[in-house]
Formats: sequence, C-alpha cells, structure tokens
Amino acid sequence: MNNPLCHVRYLCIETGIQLNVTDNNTLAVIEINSPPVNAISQQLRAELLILFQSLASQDLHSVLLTCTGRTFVAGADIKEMDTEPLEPHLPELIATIVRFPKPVIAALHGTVLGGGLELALACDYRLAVSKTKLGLPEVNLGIIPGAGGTLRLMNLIGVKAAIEFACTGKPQNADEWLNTALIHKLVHKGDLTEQALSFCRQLTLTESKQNTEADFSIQGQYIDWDSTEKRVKRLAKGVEAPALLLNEIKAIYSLGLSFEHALKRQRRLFLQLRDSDQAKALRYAFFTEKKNQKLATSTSSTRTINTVGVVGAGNMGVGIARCFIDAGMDLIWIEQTEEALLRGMDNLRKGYQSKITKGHMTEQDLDDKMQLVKGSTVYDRLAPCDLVVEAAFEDLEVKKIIFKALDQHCKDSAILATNTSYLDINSIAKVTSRPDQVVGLHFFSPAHVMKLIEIVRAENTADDVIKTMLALGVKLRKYPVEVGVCFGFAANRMYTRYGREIQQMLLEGNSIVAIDEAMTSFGMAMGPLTVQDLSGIDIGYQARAKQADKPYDLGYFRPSASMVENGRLGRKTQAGFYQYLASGEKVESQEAQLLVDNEAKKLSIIPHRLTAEAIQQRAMLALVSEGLLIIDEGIVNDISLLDIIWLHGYGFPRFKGGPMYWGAKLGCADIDEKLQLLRHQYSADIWPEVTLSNLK
Ligand code: T1G
Repeated sequence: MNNPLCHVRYLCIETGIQLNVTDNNTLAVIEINSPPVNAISQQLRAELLILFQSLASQDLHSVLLTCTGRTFVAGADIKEMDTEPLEPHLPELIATIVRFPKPVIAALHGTVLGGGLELALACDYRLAVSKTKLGLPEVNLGIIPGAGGTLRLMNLIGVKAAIEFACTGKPQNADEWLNTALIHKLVHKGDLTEQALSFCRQLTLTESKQNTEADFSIQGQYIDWDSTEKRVKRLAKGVEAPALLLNEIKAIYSLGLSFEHALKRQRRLFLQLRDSDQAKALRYAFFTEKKNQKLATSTSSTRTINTVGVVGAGNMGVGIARCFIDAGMDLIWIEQTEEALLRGMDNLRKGYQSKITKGHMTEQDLDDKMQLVKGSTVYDRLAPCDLVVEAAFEDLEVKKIIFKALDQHCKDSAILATNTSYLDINSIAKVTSRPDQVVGLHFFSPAHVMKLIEIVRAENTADDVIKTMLALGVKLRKYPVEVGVCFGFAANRMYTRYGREIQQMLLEGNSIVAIDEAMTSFGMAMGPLTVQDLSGIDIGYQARAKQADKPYDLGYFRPSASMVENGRLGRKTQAGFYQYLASGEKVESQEAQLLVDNEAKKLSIIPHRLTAEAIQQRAMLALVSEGLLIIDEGIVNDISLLDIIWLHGYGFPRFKGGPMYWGAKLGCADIDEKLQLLRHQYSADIWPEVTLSNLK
C-alpha cells in the first residue's frame, strides 16, 4: 500500500498477510500476498482468523480485505485436499467475518474463485476491477463449495443464478453483476485499493452491515427442476458433484431450510466428496496439467515464432491455420491451386461465421483475423516464415516432395514441421539439408478444438526446436507432449492398442452395442465402435495395410476389415458398425453384427462373453500395457504425459484421471497378476513384459 496515512501494524512473512491502519486508526486494511494465486491455505486461514478476532474489539469504522499480485484469493489450497481437513476450517473464518461488528469490504481483482469467492461473499460489500472473474469451480474438482458460497449466492442473486455459478463451475464476469447484491462497485481505472478506501469512507454506519444468514430467504422463484437437472448432468460429463449439489439446492428450496441447517448439510456433502475417487482423480488431472504447462514453458532457450506458414488447406490445414490465427500470429497459407486455396479460406471463414452466429465473435473480429492471413500458390512466399507446418494428406512420398521444396524456399533458421499421425519423420527429415530443424507436430482433429498436440522428436531434431515447439503449444492453448518416433507415436499407438483389444473382444462374442455401452458407462465420451464409424473405418484399415510387416495387428482387426470390405465405412456411407438413418440417428445393425460373428467363426475364436466391467478392465489393461511399453522404449519420458494424451486427445473421463492413473490406482501387484493371466491366455507378443514399477 502506498497510502502515506497508513501504518503497518502487522506483517506475517510466511503467509504474506499485512495489516495496515489509516484514517486515525479507524480503517483497517488486510492485504494478502501469497503468490502465485493467494490460495487460502491452513496458515492463511489461521492468520486471518486471529486478525479478525483481534480487530473485533477495536474501535474501527470498517475493514478492507484485499490481495496483491495477479489475483484475489483463487480458492482453497488444492494441495491440502489430500490430507485431513486442517483447522481452522474456512467456515469458521467466514463466520467470524460475518459476525464482525463493523462492515468488511472486499476489493476484488483477477480470478475470485471457490473459497476466494466464499470469503468475498462473507464480506458486507464487494468492489471489483472491471472484468474480474467470479466463480465457484469446485464441481470441476469433483467437490462442492464447502463454506456456504452456494447458499450466500442463493440469497444474494437468487437460486437460478446460484445454480449457474455452483453447478456448472463456470466463472462469470463481475461487470454483469454490477448493481446487484453481488457487486457494489466496479473499478474501471485507477488504483483498486485507493478506490476501495474511498468507498469505505463513504459508508454510513446505519446502512453498513449486511446479514445474509439471518435474512436467508430464497422462496418465490420458479425453477424448472427437470430441465435444470438435465442440463447440469449433461455439462457434468459424468462428474457426480454437480447433480448432488443441485439435489441439495432443491431440498433446501423445497423444505425451506434455515441457513445454518443448509450449511451443515452442504459441509457434510463437501467433506464426503473431497475424499471421493472422482475428486482425487480430478485433482490429479489438475496438477498434471499444470505440470505439463509449466514444463513446456520453463525454458528460456526458445526461438521467436512470429510468422507461420501452413502448407495445405484441407480439413486439417484449415484447423491448423485457425490455431495460429487465433493466437494472433501472421500466417502464410500455401495450396497447390487457387481453387483449393479459396476453398480453404472459405471453410476457415465459415468456421468463424458459426461463432458469430452464436454471438461469440463479431464481424470486426473476423476481419481482424482474416487480415493475418496471406494465401499463395508459390513456395517463395514462405521466405519470411519462422515455422512452416506441412498439413498435406498422409502419404510419405507427397510429404517428402513438399519438404524438399520447403528446404529450398524457407530461410535457414526456419523450423520445418510435418503434421502426421503415423509416418516416419526421420525419413522425411533426411530429404532436407537440415534434419536438425525438422520436427513432427501432430495435431488432433478438429485441430482448432482438440487440446492435445504431440511434438515429435526425430533422430536429429535439435533441442531448441523441441523447446520452441513445446512453448508454442502452450501459446496455442494446447497441452504439448514430447514424443519419440515410432508407428503412431504415443497417442495413436496407444489408441491402436485399445482398438485392437476392442476388436478381439468383438471376436470373442461381445456385441457391438455391449462394448460401446461398457466403454461409455466407464465414462469415455463415445463408444470405440461409434468413434470408428464417425472417423471412417477405412482410415485405420489403410494405415494398417501400410504396416503389413506387423501381422499381429492385421489378424485382430478382422471385424473392421470386414466392414470396409463390405462397403460399410461408417457414417459417411450411412453404414458401419451401426446403421444411420436419413435423420442421422444411429441404430443397431444386425448385418454388421453378423459380419463380426462370421469373422469370429472363420478364425475359430472361442466365445468369451464378458461383463461390462470386465470389458472396461480389458480395454484399460491394454492401454496400461502399451503405455508402459512406450515408457520402457523411451518414446515418452514421463508417464503422466500419457494421461494428458488421453484426457485431451481421446475424451478419456477426467474423473478417472487417465489410463496410467487408473493403473496406478489398481496397484502394481494387481496389474501384474492380471497381465500375467492375459499373457498366458493370449501371448507375450500381445501382452509383453513391461516395467510395472513405472506405474506411480
Ligand atoms: N490451490 C493450490 N494451487 C493452485 C490453486 C489452488 N486453488 N490454483 C492455482 N494453483 C497453482 C497452480 O498449480 C500453479 O502452480 C500456479 O498456482 C499458477 O496457476 C473451500 C474447497 C487461479 C485461474 O479450482 O483455475 O476453494 O504450476 O498456471 O493460468 O469451497 O490456476 O506454478 O506450481 O493455472 O493464471 C477452487 C484453480 C479450489 C482454482 C490461475 N479454486 N485454479 O490460472 O495460472 S476448491 C480453483 C485455477 C475451494 C472451497 C473449495 C487457475 C487460476 P505451479 P496457473 P493461471
């Protein structure tokens, strides 16, 4: 604080809490400075509690609560959630603030989340810097607000709005809540603390204290509970907390419970969920993602990428171009013909138009974005590019021709990247005079939506190229994962192994529908056979055909092969593992099932029907086994990256953490026993020996 009238009364070095007093000792300012995000740890709670307790007996006009750094309190300290709850608990601190005899004012900025918002809601008034984000994201961690945040919001802004905050977990802009009981003043410019102090000084003692608990009143609002429940469940993607919280809210509403009673119930549910498997897995996912982002940006030896070239304006090319444009980078877009280029531009524009229609973008934004793009049919135009991404179709010879041209036309310092899912990047690099500048950038389709990007290190790729690409991945708002060269790299290699096990279980007499249902009830976004229909069964079929030296793969993919051989390529032919009606609706197909059964007969496979749980387990064991093999071979150097791959590349249920987390939870001994059994039942080619101790 720079106010000359202030005297520092108290400073705690460990928590960074500082108490200042001003205005002839009548205005106390408590400032929290606990980087990076002022998370409210046990120590912070204890310090704040003591401060409020000791200030209660002083002759004050008001107290201002504020934070330094990038944000107000962004929530409870998530790191503490794997231990027993530590005293003092947040509700105790909050009750002390609510009972505090003089008004308490919160000055908000940054991201006011979870326990941070609960703390702010305990105060009598809230000022916020314009565009401050307010949220109760607890449900994203598989828990619910544990210190009465939902109840206070119900009281302040109504049940409907409180449901939106607490059951969806989506943060909202403080500006939208100005002149409601949630936000009393917005600060558009100038110093927040200074303006908050003036606000405090203007408070008259008669109107100053609020009491949301005694005035707890939530009746009289119409809520369509059925449709609300459907929406909340849909957004929850299998996480249980949002629907459980909605049930609580409904009970409080319909039974007319007191604040005290309702808080007790919510606290009980919070503590129960805090220890649930879902919450543990979601915390693992949170910290694994943070670790990924930190590692990718932790190095300074990266090059500057300002101008990017993209070669190819097909589906993948459009998605990739959009990633760079959205990151505000200049783009030079190359296609073979004007016609193909215009088609690509048109598709790019259409993609943005649909955002405009939904109100997420303006025509001006579109113009600004299109200004970044320069199209051409000549490679010369790539000369200024710091990075060129080739996004032609999956054909090694085509890619080699393009790379020869890139080598000729791009500046020496340019990084040359190929977007490939399977092809050997070493052999692509070799056609250039600079194999150390060649790297793989494996985007997932649709490239502008999917958050995963594999950064493929070829034999000679230079370290600074990899580091630059990892940092670029984060700039593109993705999770970049460094992988080595092998067929399918890490992601598609694991996916192929998963698919192979699914095919084997099909051949063993588990029906198409049973398998898909087992995997969706496990939490996968889509059943594996529905996914194949959607992406085209012929894609994998052709990729496998190029791998004819790996016969173990081919034999087991007979169900998919027979679909392709019978013209059932998936949704695009209205028939695949399912049938598709003119309306687009997916229905079961006896014909497809018959084709699968015939293949099983031809291969004389003994039927082995499994329960849904056993199907899920076999599929997961296949992923764990292949993942461990990838680690053993050094293709990926950190096992948690394999979970990032599945969370962001294949719609793996976040509340299960990822396949390797799933394996670690089951435990090495259990996994070992199960893999040995499978090795014995099938073969060591399919279920090879792996280093189980890497599961952690
Ligand atoms: N606890 C502990 N560490 C946290 C944290 C938290 N709540 N939030 C962030 N971090 C760490 C993060 O791991 C990273 O560490 C660093 O801060 C910077 O984060 C009682 C029970 C706040 C929007 O869910 O959404 O309150 O990698 O890289 O992009 O009812 O972090 O540097 O070592 O993400 O600017 C509710 C979660 C908790 C907020 C900042 N709160 N955090 O984003 O930086 S539950 C949340 C975020 C709760 C109450 C309940 C974001 C952010 P490191 P960052 P950022």
